[in-house]
Amino acid sequence: MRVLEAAIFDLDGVITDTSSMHFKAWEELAKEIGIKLPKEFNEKLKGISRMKSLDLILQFGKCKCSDLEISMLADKKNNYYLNYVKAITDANLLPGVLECFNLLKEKDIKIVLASASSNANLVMKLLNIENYFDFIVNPKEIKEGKPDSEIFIRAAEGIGIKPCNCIGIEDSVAGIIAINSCGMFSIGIGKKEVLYMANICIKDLKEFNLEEIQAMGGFI
Ligand code: B16
Ligand code: MG
Repeated sequence: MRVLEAAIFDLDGVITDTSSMHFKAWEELAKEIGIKLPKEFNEKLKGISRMKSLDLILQFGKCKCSDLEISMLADKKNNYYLNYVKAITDANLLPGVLECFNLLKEKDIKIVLASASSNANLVMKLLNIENYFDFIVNPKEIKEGKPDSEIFIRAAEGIGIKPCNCIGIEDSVAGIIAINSCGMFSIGIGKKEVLYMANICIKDLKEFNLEEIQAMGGFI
């Protein structure tokens, strides 16, 4: 028997479109070191930690860097990213986010954040949505990034609810794999062709349908 008790949200690409800001920052950095990133590369970076993303970009550009250079490049990317982020307001919330949060509150379903981003708290503050959250996972405490399910397991632990009684909402392939592998019901935000592993795929949270999710997930 499964009871829907909590919804675990990713941030970038689900609540707000910071994924395009991350990519613009990576593109800028990559250009400086002579790497041209194809647009499709963004899909590989979604949900992936800063250092892992940089590693993928350097591999793609066949660039060899020292540890010091790697750490400087990562800092530089973060500064470019923060420059985009500072302009965020609640107008940057993706469609349907507040309606979805209000519905969950009304149904007494807990709301948790499972973002890999160390800038998540700042973004949440700028979006003015921190008060909706019952628990926010600290990404610094997570050893294995998505697609490992550690961050989602930690999210469920943080509110004392079993993963099978949670739904996870993600825009990245890595995130959907992480949700599925800990037994949560997965909701993909984006294209079905990309997020085909998700239990349900929707365009944005405007299409979030609690009855449909409960029926498909076998929640009572
Ligand atoms: P930062 P999410 C992830 O956030 C992003 O999707 C990913 O592109 C980024 O590299 C990662 O956070 C780390 O972010 O550099 O700000 O620490 O999708 O898990 O909310
Ligand atoms: Mg994301």
